[in-house]
Amino acid sequence: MKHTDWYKKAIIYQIYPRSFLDTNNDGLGDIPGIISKLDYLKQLGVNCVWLSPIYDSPQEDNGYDISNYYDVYPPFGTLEDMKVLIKELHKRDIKLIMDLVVNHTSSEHKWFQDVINNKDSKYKDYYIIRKGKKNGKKPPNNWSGFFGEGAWEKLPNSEDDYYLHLFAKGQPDLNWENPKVREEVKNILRYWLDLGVDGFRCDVINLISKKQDFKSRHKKIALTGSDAFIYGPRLDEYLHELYEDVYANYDCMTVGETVFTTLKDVKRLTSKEHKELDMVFNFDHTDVDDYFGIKYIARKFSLKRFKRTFDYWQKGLENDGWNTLFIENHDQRRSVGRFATDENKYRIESAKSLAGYYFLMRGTPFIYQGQEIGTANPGFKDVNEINDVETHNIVRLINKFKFLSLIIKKDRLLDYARENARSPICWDDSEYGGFSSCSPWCKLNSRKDEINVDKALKDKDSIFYYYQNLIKIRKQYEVINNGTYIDLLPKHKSIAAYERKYRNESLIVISSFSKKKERLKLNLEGYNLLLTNYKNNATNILEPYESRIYYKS
Ligand code: ISL
Ligand code: CA
Repeated sequence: MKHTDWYKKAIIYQIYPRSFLDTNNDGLGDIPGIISKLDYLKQLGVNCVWLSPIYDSPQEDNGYDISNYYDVYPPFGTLEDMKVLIKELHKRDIKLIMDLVVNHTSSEHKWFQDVINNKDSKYKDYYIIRKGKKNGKKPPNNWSGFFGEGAWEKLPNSEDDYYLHLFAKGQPDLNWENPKVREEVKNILRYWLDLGVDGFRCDVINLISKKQDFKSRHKKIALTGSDAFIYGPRLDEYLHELYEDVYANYDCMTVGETVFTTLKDVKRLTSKEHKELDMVFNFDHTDVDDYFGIKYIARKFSLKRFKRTFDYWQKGLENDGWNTLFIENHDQRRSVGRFATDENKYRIESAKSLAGYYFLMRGTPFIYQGQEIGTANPGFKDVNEINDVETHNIVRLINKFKFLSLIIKKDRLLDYARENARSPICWDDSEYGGFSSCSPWCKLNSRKDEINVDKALKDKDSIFYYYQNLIKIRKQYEVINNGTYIDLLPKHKSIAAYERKYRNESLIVISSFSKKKERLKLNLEGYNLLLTNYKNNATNILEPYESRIYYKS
């Protein structure tokens, strides 16, 4: 089968299974819950689902710690359920991409367990294990991981061995230098592709190759050692190998999650000659409100800077690349109340305005579950309400180094915790939001009566239908996939406007991010208004958070 470009026409909805819908009332979402809502996704208009990990896992990092790649975490369901899900999605012309987490496994994976329990384990070289310094009293080097702790942990049952874990302790990094590891990964890929899966979202894929000197690095505020493990020396080779040996034989797509990425890297990874990945996520725009890419260090949001990051990537990949378009995922706080939107009075208007803005750029758009109804953060008041391992590691770090509390404020910790994205979907306003008939694993949104799917579907002016219309527009006008991108108001502090141009077609997107009326100075002669969130006849005045999409051909 040929590997085609269908990803360019994909409109992708991300599902975080734990928090989508619980059908057996254990407080955890499950695969049957997803199956029961496929008509809802069809109604929205998406044509692809990205499923966060459903593999068997001890759930230290909610499934991003996999103990068996060939089976399903029992509380989520069974392999049979997965087969039904694939079949039911395909019946509706919706593709499925799975999360592929292969930078690390869970420490409960049988390979790692064998390393712990068997001195001569043949799996020792599956992981990155090095002798500690000072007879094992100190780790092999000073690298730090992503969750606010050192990247090495003493290997249980050993005298002086340490294993590398760039994430939680229960997530030992795999040793990609070992060809056997790469063969294992290929087998996992083939297994799911043969079951009918259409592709993968490749978790932290730019970390899989590490510089092999394992020397201490210059200390950094965040991520000491990152120059040795981000975009390591053999990354391109590994990705190309997966492409040649697996992806090339299937009509599948890959999207890489790449942390701390540059345009140059992305061009290389997604270039047609290199054959590594189809597209990648970059996080420049979600880092606009922080410093150094550390989301807990608050930086005042600037719409100008936000627009500049989009402009940079739109232009940067104009000729030989393809963007991913997203404003939320399971690691980000909700976009409502962020990026100059308003959580209260103008929640609906501003969610639509932001939607219009990011959705019609060049690239493949993603919608994270709940985003389509303008879900706000659930309203955490205390860190003890949060389960996420990342938050607890940060709290521990702050308790250890008190000065950090001056840099990382409590409000920020609560507002930017990943768990904000993981609060259960509210399907209606019943006691547990229609998510479950018992108390869910994670705090329910305190605004469930106001923000829920049932209400959104009953109101023809809801955010849901705005997304539905945006999707229709994307499918209908070629200029959106093929056109160039021109920022029309790069200097404006509270309005975003851009033009997409292709042959004789022109599409103009205008989004106000202002709580006041704003004067609009653009020539819109000859254009038809395709979509707006206001009934406003004064073309040159924008209402608060007004969104407009114009078209001319
Ligand atoms: O969310 C982050 C910080 O708050 C990011 O640094 C995040 O850890 C990074 O983008 C990697 O994320 C991915 O891999 C992690 C997993 O916990 C995340 O959920 C996943 O998206 C480890 O597998
Ligand atoms: Ca359940």
